[in-house]
Amino acid sequence: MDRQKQHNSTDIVLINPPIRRLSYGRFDYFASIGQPLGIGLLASNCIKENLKCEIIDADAEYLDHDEVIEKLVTLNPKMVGISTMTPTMTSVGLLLSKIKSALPDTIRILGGFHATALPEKTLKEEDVQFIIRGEGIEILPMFIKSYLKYANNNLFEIPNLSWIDSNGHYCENPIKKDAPELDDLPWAAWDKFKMDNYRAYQWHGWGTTRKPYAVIYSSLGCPYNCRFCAVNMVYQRKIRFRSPENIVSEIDYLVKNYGVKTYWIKDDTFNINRKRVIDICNLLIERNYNLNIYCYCRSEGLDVELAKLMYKAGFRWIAFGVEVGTQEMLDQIKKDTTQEKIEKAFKAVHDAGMFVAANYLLGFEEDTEDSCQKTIQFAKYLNADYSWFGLVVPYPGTELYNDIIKKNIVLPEKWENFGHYVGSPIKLGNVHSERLMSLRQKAHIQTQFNIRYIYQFVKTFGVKSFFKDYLPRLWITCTGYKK
Ligand code: B12
Ligand code: SF4
Repeated sequence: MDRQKQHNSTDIVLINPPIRRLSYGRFDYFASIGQPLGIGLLASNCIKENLKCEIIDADAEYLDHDEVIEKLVTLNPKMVGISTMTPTMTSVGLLLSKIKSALPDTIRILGGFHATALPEKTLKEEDVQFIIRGEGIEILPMFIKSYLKYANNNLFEIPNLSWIDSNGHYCENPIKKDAPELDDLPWAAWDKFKMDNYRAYQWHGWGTTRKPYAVIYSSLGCPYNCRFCAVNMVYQRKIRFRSPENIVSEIDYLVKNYGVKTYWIKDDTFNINRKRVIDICNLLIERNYNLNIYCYCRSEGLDVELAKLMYKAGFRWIAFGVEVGTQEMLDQIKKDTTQEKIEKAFKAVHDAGMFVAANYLLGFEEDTEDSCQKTIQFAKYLNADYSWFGLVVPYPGTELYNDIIKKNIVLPEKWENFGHYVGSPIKLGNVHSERLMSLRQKAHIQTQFNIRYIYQFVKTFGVKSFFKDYLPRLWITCTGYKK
């Protein structure tokens, strides 16, 4: 029997690996479960190219590794493709070896940020045959078709591909230069997701609901270059936009077919192009859907006039990466903004009636006890409606990671310890891991569990939300971040 006859008709199964059990620990209830957009777009493009493709979103279905294997054995596909991020690699590695023993003839492919940052290391460490680096939308169907026809004889023709040849040498083809126009791409394969499995972050649903929920995008890439961020490894500081009509028709589709009112527009910086934001808002205002949209913005250019229009269009939560508490630290991490601009943008969002979600980071190499305290003080001063303090992790693909490697700072052996919800933080500078843990707890308690904040919370989100949402969060925060 030849290779293809042994398999069912499914060409590829795309997998979002199981990570929730490992990475969020006691925070699982508060986390959002969003559709993995990368997988959704890869699937729709494979389907457009007449390939038979299925999705297993192990995270959304809360499957463990053996349950994923059971599903895969039933589908018996010719290939599997798994998405990677650094902290998910322990889970991905386990899944790959289980796939290899359950379905030895199925070709195993990885893509996504971790595999793109460290392709050679990943091919050598894991039971995987191919890596598609960078954006996979066009390349994956090209690879599948070529492999099904020519097997290993056409590998050098596939851009972005990395593999180990029969002599054990690492091979990689250059990255394809011209990325596709976003309006030319099909939307994510929504019918492949079980929409009821998805929910917004707990805070995004304060005073309202977390479901039905969808993650969509209106642009890809970011022109900034923050030291700790991996986005530019894939998008090379270029930003590509969908047209306002294209994005709003996808919202029309989701409202009409799935009743989705709660959205995360997951762009890295939604407000880079003011005119486009205005056009999207105007189209949404015409529709009057009563949405609850959350998106990330940069503080530059977010004035009260724009914020009011966004509110009218259904934007409710604007998130900012504030990161640190002094101008000196902002410059060190190359955030390319000022504290004054951040403060003004917060005010504009609040004046327009929207809520602010703010992200902070503790534990850069330059951080000291004093600078961490200043970050907490600045957060208290800014008084966001929701503040999250993460711990700095040097992710492969970032300038920070490259510097840390050069400085020979010891990094964890297991990729799962590159997460920052649970477990011990990575010590990069002066502040000890244990101290970072307690500073983070203190930061959450000081910013959100005090009389002023409680008063503001109850006034804004209501008493019911106080008991349902606020108190459980207080309990988990005070009782620690253990697994
Ligand atoms: C949405 C998002 C999430 C969501 C959902 C992720 C998902 N499964 O889709 C959630 C909230 C769960 C999440 C969590 C985390 N995230 Co995140 N996330 C993002 C974000 C903002 C957008 C991802 C996205 O949808 N992009 C759009 C789609 C179209 O692109 P894509 O998913 O990258 O897929 C494309 C390619 O990567 C590739 N591809 C992806 N998968 C595959 C698979 C195959 C087989 C192939 C061939 C190709 C391929 O092709 C796709 C189409 O072109 C990115 C930043 C960014 N701009 O990309 C960070 C990002 C991916 N996240 C990152 C990180 C670090 C995290 C966390 C560790 C953060 C944390 N708080 O602990 C966790 C990790 C998960 C965990 N629990 O441990 C880093 C990854 C760095 C790294 N080296 O791994 C990024 C780049 C952010 C950053 N600023 O650096 N994240
Ligand atoms: S942190 Fe945000 S602004 Fe900075 S490079 Fe990454 S996506 Fe862009």
